[in-house]
Amino acid sequence: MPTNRTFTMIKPDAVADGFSGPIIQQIEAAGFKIIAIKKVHLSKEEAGKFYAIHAERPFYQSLCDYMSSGAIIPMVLEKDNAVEDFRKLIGSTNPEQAAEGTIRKQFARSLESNAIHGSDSDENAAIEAAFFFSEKELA
Ligand code: RTP
Ligand code: MG
Repeated sequence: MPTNRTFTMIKPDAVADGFSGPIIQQIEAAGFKIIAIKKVHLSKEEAGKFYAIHAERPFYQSLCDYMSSGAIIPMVLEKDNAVEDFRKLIGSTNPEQAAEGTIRKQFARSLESNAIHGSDSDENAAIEAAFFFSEKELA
């Protein structure tokens, strides 16, 4: 995947709360182009595979329950400096600590139910995009 791309998911809380539209609007207004998008409901096993990197963390089981509790909207986005700029746009993991105007500050419910995911490196963006999208969908 080109290095000017990142991967995101609108998480179950934000989809259920009806915030997909305003979140996508803010992502596009910030200059990100949507390369691929879909709506899926992960099983707990699939959520566990996606978050395998956190398997040893105390919150792993709860995270897998949460991420399989409802539909999510995975997307691949394109922009210069995509990974870093998108992490800035979404804000800190804990919405209480997220800066004003960030997506998590506006739309997240809690530390776990924090509305949106953003890849933390170009390498992980490519791995995460390939989890949801085919090569053809990313071309
Ligand atoms: P993400 O991967 O979703 O973009 O979030 P992040 O980098 O800001 O945070 P990370 O450390 O990768 O954690 C992944 C997700 O796990 C949930 N979490 N729960 N209960 C807890 O202490 C806790 N800590 C993290 C959040 O949903 C977080 O986004
Ligand atoms: Mg992370």
